[in-house]
This record gives sequence, C-alpha cells and structure tokens, in this order.
Amino acid sequence: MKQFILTLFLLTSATALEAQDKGGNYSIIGADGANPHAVANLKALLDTTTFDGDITVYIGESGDRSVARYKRRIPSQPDGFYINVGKGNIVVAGNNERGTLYGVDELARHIAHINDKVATELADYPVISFRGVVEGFYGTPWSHEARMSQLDFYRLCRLNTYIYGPKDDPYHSSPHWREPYPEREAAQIGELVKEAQRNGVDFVWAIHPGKDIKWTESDLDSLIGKFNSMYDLGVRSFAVFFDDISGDGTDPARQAELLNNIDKRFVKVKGDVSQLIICPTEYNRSWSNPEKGYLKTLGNRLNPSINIMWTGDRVVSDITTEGLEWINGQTGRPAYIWWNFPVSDYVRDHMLMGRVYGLTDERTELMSGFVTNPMEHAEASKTAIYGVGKYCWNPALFDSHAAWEESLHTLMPREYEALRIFAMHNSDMGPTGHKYRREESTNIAGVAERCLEKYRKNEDCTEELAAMREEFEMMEAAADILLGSKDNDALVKELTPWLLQFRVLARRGRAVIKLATLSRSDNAEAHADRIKLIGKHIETLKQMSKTIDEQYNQNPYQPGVKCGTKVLQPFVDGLLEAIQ
Ligand code: 14T
Repeated sequence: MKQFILTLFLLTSATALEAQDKGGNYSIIGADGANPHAVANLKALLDTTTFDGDITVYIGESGDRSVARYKRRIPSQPDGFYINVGKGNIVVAGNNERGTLYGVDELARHIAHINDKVATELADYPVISFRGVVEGFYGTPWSHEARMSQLDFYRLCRLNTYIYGPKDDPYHSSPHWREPYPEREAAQIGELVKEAQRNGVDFVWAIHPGKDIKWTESDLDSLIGKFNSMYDLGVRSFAVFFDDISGDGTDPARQAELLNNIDKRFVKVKGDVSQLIICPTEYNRSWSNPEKGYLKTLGNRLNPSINIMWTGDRVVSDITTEGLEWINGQTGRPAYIWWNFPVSDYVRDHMLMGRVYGLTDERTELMSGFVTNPMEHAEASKTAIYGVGKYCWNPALFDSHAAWEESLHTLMPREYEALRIFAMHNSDMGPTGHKYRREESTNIAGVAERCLEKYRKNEDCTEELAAMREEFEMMEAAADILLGSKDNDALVKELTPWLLQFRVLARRGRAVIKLATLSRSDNAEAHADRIKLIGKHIETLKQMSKTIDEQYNQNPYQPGVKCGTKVLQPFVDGLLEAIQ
C-alpha cells in the first residue's frame, strides 16, 4: 500500500489559539488506507488538541504498512485494537476497520496525557463477536430520530450489530413483507445504513414472513426480491424470523431449505453480504419439543454458517452455561442470543431501568452473538443496552453494578443522582406468565420490610419510618428535578408519565408515614384534626395516581403507568392498612 504523509497545521478554534501558545503540528501516516471514518474522527480529535511539540500519528489496520512495526501488538480478534500514546508519537492500529474506529475513540479518552512524559499503551478486544440490539418488540417501532441516536450510542458501547425487526412494521412482517418500502421509509433506512457504517455497526434487516408464507417458488422469489430492494438501500446483513407463528410456516425442513436457498441465490451471489441469521419458531427451551425434533432438523439441515437465535431456557430468561450447552447440542453451533430484556411489550405499564445481570461469564465461546431486545422507549433502554455492551466486550470482567451507574451518568451527566433514584425503583416487571423478575429498591427493601413488620407488631420503628421518609423525600426531589431537566429531552419525554406517577408515590409515601406516626403517638386524640387532613390527602393522592394511570400510556394491552411495584407501593399500601 502506498504510504502517504499528510501534514496538517494544528488549527484549533480561534479562541483556543488565542488562549494558548501555538502548539506543534501533527502528521498522519496511513490516512489513505485506514478506515475513513476512523481517520475523520482522528482529525477532528487532533484539531482540538494542543501539542507541546510536533507529533506523528500512525493509523491503520493489521497488514497495513503504516502500522507494520506494531503488528505483533495488535490483537488477533476482530474489532480489537492497539493504541500507544507517547510524546511525539501516537499509534492507532485496529485488527479490522472497526478496531481502528474503537482505537480512535479510546485515544480520545487518553489524549489529555499526550504531553506527559509517560506513554500510554493498551490493547483490547471483545469476547463476543456479534454484540448489539434487536429491535424486535411488539408496539410502536422506534422513530427514525431515535434510531439515529441509538447507532451513535452503540459505537460508544462498542456494539457492532443493530437488527431491525420491529414486529409492528408491516413491511417487516405480514401483510407487506413481500413489497418494497414506500419512498419515505426506504430513504430513512438508507440513512440509517449510512449512520450505522459511520459508527461501525452492521445494520441487519430482518424479515418476518412466517404468518402467511407459502412454500412456493413465487414466495422465495418475493423474499429474495425484497432482500434485493434492501440491498439497493445499502443493507449488507439479513435475518429471517420465524417466531410467534403457527401453521405451515413452522416447518423446520422448509425453513432450513428457504434459508439455504437465500444463502445460495442471494448471499453467495452478492459476495459482500454477511452470514445469515434465523430466529427459529422454537426459540426457547420451554417451548421446544425434542421428541418432535424441530431444532435437530433445523440444525442438521441449515448451512453451518447460518446463525440461530435463542432466548434461553424461557422466552424471558437468564442465560446460563448449561442452557447454552443444551441448545448448541441441538443445533450443532454456538447460539446467537436474543435476550428479552429490557423489552416491556408484555408489561407495557412498566419502565425497566434496572441493571443487567443473570448472564453467564463462563464458556462464553458457546455464544456466537448476543443482542438485547429493548423497550419501545428507545432512550430509557440505553441503561440496559450500555450494560449489554460492557458484558459482551468482556463477560469475565463485567461489573453489573458499575455498568449500571456508568450508564446513568452517560444518559444524564448533570442529573445522574436524580435519575439513579428513579431507576432504583423502576426495574421489576412484576409477576407475569414469563416468570422473570428483577430486583428493585434494593437500597431500602430491608428497611421497608422491617418497618412494616415492627409497625404491625406495635413495636418501635421510629428509625425505620425516618429512613423511609427520607427515601420518599429524595424521590419527590428526583421527580421534580427530572421533570424540569434539560439534560436529556428525549429521555425526559419518555419518562414523563412515570415521573408524574413516581412523584405521587413519593408524596403518598410521606403522607402515610406521617399518618402512621401521628396515629401511634401518645396523644393521638390531640392530633385528630391533622390526622383527618392527612387521611384526606392520602385519598387525594390515590385519586391522582389513578388519573395518571388512566390518562397516560393507554395501549390496549397493559394500559397505564406503574412505579415502584416491587417494594414501595406494597410498603405504602401495607403501612396504610396497618394503621387502620
Ligand atoms: F423471536 C423471539 F426470540 C422473541 O422473543 N419473539 C417475541 C418478541 O418479539 C417479543 O418482544 C418477546 C417479548 O415479549 O417475546 C416474543 O413474543 C412473544 C412471546 C410470548 F411468550 C409473543 C407472545 C408470547 F406469548
């Protein structure tokens, strides 16, 4: 490869130049051969950095001459990178183009030390190859704007996959899967593909044809025709989903034959299309029927390069090593995990902002990919998406609690404390058919339990009541702060109904504690008027909560707005009951 030396004078903004002495110049070696998006980001970064002296930056992918000297230090894993930040010298070397992109992002986190004496050197790579998000929920699909913001966020999380498969897009599923998108939607998908490329994300377009597919040559042509129209919009990765269907579409031999045909007639012919992904009809262990052999048939017949999605032991489930061993034994390949968290299409009145946990950190080579199915609330889903990014990069080093905190910082850098309080009490989905539960209100759950127990037994619980009151006060403050915040407009908009409900819960909690205290005091009779007023206030707050529940989020499935359902609501109701 031809080596190019590009010299650019350091031109920070005029004000920055005035404020500081003129720094040194930088030159980039390898700019013509490296990932162009990484190079553009590198230039933007260098243009806003002041160097003590002149600096040379070497950038490129493994095999490029520009980084040949560092060959042995570049990780051999896809998406891995090596960076070295020293005085007068910077190296950014990716295993592949995405690695270089991540390398420049990592450089940005260390560039402040460029003028220090000590060099920073680091190499890193992901453990799970395909990492990302599957927009695979029922309900209102994400907006174009939300998707654009997601793609940018995935780069920050070093997630490389976005699977497009919203159940309620009629051109993804029935009735219109055979037809090309209308002009406007097509243009938007084209734009998403470009934004994905800039962010090192594979845009995977999924089709869901199983509700009415006929196993005919004509339907095979329609499907390949649709894929071709998506290819023309720039899409280079594809999936076929056969979940949640019944009837003819569920035949594993037919499904395998269809995918193999697409592989032969489309993927191999194009030459620049990724390996296919299938979501099987039996996509979790509890629905599988090994006697009938659906998964074995699919696994035996499907070309080995085709990835098979899997949600775990149940539809919504932890991911265990034992479960992975089981499914891989059926299909003869490492499972591509479709994790149904924080998706809330089966509990639409809940907001799921808890931490990511319950994912194995052993034998992760048993997975080929890991994608999370999020909530229809795109911005609020970023808490979990961030955690999944961290988990996938290195499951053994994954710190679930730390990732949760970091995600909240990232979402709302200024109002992190308030957001943390809200998220702390909005994480469990409650009892559902899926029998999946998440911890909630862990900071106060023990106190709440002891408080109720003691109060019921007429024991002294002054301390516990005070602690609960403190929590409700913080919650009310948090709700007010977030409702008035400009820190993240998209997030505040999604959360508003829940924030209103959260504020009423906080007020009601305080009022009930007040009532509990007064009615147990030595001269309760003397407080009769106050007790009556507070009783009325509690009634009013109950009514306000009901109004919010009946006015917002009126979907036909789980209409309404629920908050703090695992610990705080039961505590408030329980205490009120114990008073009477
Ligand atoms: F494809 C699958 F991996 C999958 O999870 N499919 C759907 C998915 O679109 C949905 O978001 C998710 C969570 O509700 O579960 C699957 O949908 C279901 C699951 C059920 F148990 C639809 C009906 C069910 F009864």
